Amino acid sequence: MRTQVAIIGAGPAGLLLGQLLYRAGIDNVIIEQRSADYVLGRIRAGVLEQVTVDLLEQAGADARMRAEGLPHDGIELLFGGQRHRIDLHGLTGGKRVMVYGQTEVTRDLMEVRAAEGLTTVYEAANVQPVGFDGDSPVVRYEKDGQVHELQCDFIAGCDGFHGICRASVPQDKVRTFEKVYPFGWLGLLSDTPPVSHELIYAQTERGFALCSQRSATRSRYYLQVPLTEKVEDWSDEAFWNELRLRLDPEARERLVTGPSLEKSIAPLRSFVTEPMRFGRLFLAGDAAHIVPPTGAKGLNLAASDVGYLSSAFAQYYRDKAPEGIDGYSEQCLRRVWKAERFSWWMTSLMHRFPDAGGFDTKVQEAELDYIVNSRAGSTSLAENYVGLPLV
Ligand code: RFL
Ligand code: PHB
Repeated sequence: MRTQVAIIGAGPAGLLLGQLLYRAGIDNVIIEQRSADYVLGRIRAGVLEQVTVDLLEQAGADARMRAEGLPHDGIELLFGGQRHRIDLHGLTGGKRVMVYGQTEVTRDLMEVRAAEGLTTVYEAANVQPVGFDGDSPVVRYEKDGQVHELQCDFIAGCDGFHGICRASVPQDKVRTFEKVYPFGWLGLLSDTPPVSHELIYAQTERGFALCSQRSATRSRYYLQVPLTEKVEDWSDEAFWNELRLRLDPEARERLVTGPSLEKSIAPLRSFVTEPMRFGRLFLAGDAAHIVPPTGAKGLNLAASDVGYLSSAFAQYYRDKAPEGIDGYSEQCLRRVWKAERFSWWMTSLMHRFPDAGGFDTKVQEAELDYIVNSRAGSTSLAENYVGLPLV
């Protein structure tokens, strides 16, 4: 088999890239190690920046998001027992975010890909990117007990944090930067109405909590938990009881509980790989960088990476101009590091750190007080939360 761009990984990065390339007239094949149902079963992000919404439109995968997604004009910060609204819309000259689950984004992209008849190989084993330091890269994989080779011009490594692409690069050619946080997030999804019409980010003595949502009847909640916690040890009842303790009296009163549809623990990590290009291999999304979820940036960075990458390939094939692909890594990393900074800052601001002393706690309280009472402070949070413009 031969294609122009071989994409490894059918998460949001790989699927969106495939669709943007197709629309630019560039042939592509996706190789994914899991089944489509497995990919759709992962409950992850929920907040889309305008940049991501625009890319989904460009990909022709925005119809259901426009109909069912929830545009949000603000978020609430809860600390010291009181909620304070950050007016995202008013502080950013009219920008907002779209609450629409990653599962739905993935499903929409899979559907448009299938409707166009584009090839995705699911349940591929032993996937290997080879020869990307030369002119004829190949993706080798096994399917139904047979070895296959996909010849291509370029390989896009969209295979997430644990993928094979970053791991295949000679270790003396990469630099990595990492910060691991001493806690994780326990998430719960339920068919219950959200506690509030906007997201609530809560900083409390018992730790962080987040009240998010997927629709008017489906909620997503998170609790900061120590890394030693196991999801099996958290009954639904224990989750709801702990969440109640981290809410303000009005929210506690309004909280509707119910059986969980999904419950999982995710560790929090900041991670960046430099560069993001190695010869004819380009990393995008979680394959290249991870952010803690507090800033809602992971999925959005994956989208902006593939936005840049699809434009670079389009320029290469249309104008025979290599400037786009040559500048890809630097262009992405400028945006990535700003999102890393914001995600780290939001995480530091909102969580309880086990080693924090009295001084640290007082500074955290002062910073929250400053953010909500200073227009400059709120504006800085708001412009990062809605997403910085593409450069
Ligand atoms: P994905 O979604 O991980 O997709 C990568 C795909 O590659 C496949 N794959 C391979 N395929 C072939 N060969 C191999 N060797 C392969 N190895 C892996 C995988 O099966 C998968 O289908 O990466 P992508 O596309 O870059 O998308 C990134 C986003 O998924 C990610 O940034 C966000 O979901 C991060 N994230 C969150 N972001 C938010 O903004 N808000 C959140 O609440 C939020 N929660 C989360 C998260 C990430 C989590 N992870 C990574 C465990 C919660 C969790 C649990
Ligand atoms: C979610 O809805 O899953 C979500 C929303 C905002 C975040 C993180 C996760 O910051």
